[in-house]
Amino acid sequence: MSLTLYGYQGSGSAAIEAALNLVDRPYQLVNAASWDPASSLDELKRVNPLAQIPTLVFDDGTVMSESAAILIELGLRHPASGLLPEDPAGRATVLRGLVYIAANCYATIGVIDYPERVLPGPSEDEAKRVVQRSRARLHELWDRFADQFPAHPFLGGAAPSALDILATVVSKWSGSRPHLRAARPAWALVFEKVEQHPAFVAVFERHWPQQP
Ligand SMILES: N[C@@H](CCC(=O)N[C@@H](CS)C(=O)NCC(=O)O)C(=O)O
Repeated sequence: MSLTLYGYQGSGSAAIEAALNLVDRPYQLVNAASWDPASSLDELKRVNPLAQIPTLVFDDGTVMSESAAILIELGLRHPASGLLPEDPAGRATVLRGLVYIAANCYATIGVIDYPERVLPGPSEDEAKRVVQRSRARLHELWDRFADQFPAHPFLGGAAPSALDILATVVSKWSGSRPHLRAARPAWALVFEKVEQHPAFVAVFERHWPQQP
């Protein structure tokens, strides 16, 4: 039995696919998303009642959701992969950055995608205001991230880490890339390095075939 990854094109499952490619672990991909009832949504709900992707089921049946946690676990299981740097300072930075993105950026994208979850039954104008403010907040969060997590040349150091993968995927949404390219042009080049890395290029091309 191999690993099973629940995911969808253009979603956060791209991060776990990239990591699984880096650690060279084969996996079965199941197309599932809460916004696509024709996908394997019921199956996803059985393993993750929140119906969020990525969700990864290990060979022994252990279910993992939460992108940062999955990436950390893969890094721990595959110490030579560089997902988590070996040196304590580099590892601490990567762990801090992973939780920063999950707690701040990814969570804010959830509000942008589903404003009705924080403001039930919003009028069109109310929903628009929630989305606009959340989007501006997201861009501020990325600015603070860029200022505190230098790329040298990768966020994890000499080689791409779990943090590089998650930052590159989560910055794909809600105008974050154009914002960062304008606000932090030199720093934002790290995304191209990650997307063009041999271990990841096929994953990014499949998930975002035409996007710059
Ligand atoms: N906290 C989760 C968030 C995952 C998440 O929001 N995934 C999105 C797709 S990129 C999703 O499945 N959203 C559907 C929903 O919330 O109903 C993580 O860090 O992995």
